[in-house]
Amino acid sequence: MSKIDQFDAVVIGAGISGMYQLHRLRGLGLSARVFETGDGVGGTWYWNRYPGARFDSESYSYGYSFSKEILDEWNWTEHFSPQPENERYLNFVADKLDLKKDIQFNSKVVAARYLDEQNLWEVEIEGGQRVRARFLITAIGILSAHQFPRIEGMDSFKGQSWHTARWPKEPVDLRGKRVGVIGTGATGVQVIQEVAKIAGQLTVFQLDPNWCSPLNNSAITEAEQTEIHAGYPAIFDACRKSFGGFVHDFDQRPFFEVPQAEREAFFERQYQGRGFGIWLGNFMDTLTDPRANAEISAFMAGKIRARVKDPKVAEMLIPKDHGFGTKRVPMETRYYEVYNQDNVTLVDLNATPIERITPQGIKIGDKEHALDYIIYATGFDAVTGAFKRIDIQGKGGTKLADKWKDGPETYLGMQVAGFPNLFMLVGPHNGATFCNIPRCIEQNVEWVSDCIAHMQKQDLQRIETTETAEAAWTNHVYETTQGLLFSGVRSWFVGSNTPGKKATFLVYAGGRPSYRQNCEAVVAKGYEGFVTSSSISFPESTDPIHLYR
Ligand code: NA7
Repeated sequence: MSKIDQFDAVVIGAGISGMYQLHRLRGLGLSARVFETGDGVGGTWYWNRYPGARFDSESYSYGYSFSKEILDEWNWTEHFSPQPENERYLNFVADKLDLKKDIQFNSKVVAARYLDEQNLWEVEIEGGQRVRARFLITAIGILSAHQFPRIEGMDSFKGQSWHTARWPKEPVDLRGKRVGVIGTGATGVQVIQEVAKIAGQLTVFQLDPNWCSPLNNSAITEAEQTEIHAGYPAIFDACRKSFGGFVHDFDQRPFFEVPQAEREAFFERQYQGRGFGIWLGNFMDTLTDPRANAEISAFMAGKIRARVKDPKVAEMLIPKDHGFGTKRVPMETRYYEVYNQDNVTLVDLNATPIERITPQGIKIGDKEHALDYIIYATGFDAVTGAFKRIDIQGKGGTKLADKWKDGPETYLGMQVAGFPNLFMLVGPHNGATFCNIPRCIEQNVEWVSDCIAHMQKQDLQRIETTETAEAAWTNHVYETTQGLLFSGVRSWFVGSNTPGKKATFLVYAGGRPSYRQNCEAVVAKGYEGFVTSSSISFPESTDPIHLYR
């Protein structure tokens, strides 16, 4: 007879969303268990510990906003905080809220099956452990399923190699070594500019370049610290109202009604300013009007040409396949200057692709680049990838992976028809997918928690969205992409960075305020688009119930 623990809720993932969800479930008096693959909290900030990893959001706009105590007690040291500090922060929060006692670490969820008759989810952990819960809440992130390229000979390499999302905890000494980095997305850029400082020889293997923009980071002074603490309500209010949940928001002035000299001066100010200002604080038209986009792209190309000494290398670093801002803009600190260093070489894989990885390094055409280390900064099977890696089965054994084979279908990016009592935090087509993520995570968690509280109050045991509501939401998501230049560009936003994945829009491009209003309207109309039922008994105890069979 095997014992199966039962909880009111099981949460998958102990990152920013899973941690806050656990806290809120406890607040409702519910029993909950979080399962986490890693041996610590932090999610993205636990796994991505590669050199140079840091926020691209202003630190003070990124932390949790729900607790004044947490805000008061934590001081960020830099405007864009580095990974070790971010991981420390999330541990500080976990300890402060005493979360770890309900988190089972080193526990990878491999399957979750809805049991129709019992109205319970049975969750299976790698190794065979099983638990059951009334509610299953996924908090698995949109960029957590890391992916390696498919290159012949990868296993034959005699040096060491890692994906950036699985960087070892033990220190790695790259000083004086021959290092190769594959990939020049937001991650590659962070790692390249850091490794270039210490490597003997750094070779960057680039497919398509990205438009990178200065982060303009600095330490937070004492005076700024005081200002930040006093300004938290205003900071979070600005994030609440802005399109992407950032302190930056689009300039709605019609681009061509602003004189060109004024536009140029505006670009220059944004380029010298902090963070995503040049992208998400720019004229909205730069992301919708090809002529406006061409102008900002030309401005950015000029910056690259001015910063990179060798004109041939500069041209290799200027994107030709997409305009500025139509893919995620990597934030940089002296990234372009790296290519002026004698110890750095840029290899254009579009000109000559990698032939194979050899025991000694990377072979391209006639040349073998000898390497001690290979760093794969090759990205993620974004948004739906982490779902695919769990065998999730809803009513009648329907597999989520099958249902989503042509692209995700969800309601509000939070529920799926045929999968009762399953809530997705930051699911596909959820407003949190294109957002300063903790800002939208808090909204997601609070919405789900309020929904469960509503069910408790009404003595409801099951909630499930309808196919009609799901189809309408999916349609709405696609409508929000109309006229946006990035809908036609190859990137993880549309899943086209993953071989074999059907290209469909994975994120919600309607903006944070619109997403929140949609969620609020659903509640105001009595959870419109959901069907609830009270026919199945709810666990009475708030303590875990042990079922035997
Ligand atoms: P990205 O943005 O998906 O970047 C991955 C990079 O890896 C990108 O430059 C790719 O080139 C490159 N890549 C992928 N496959 C290959 C192969 N086979 N050969 C060579 N190069 C390859 O991932 P990141 O981790 O940088 O960033 C993901 C998000 O994390 C980011 O948007 C932030 O929100 C945080 P390509 O673009 O396909 O030409």
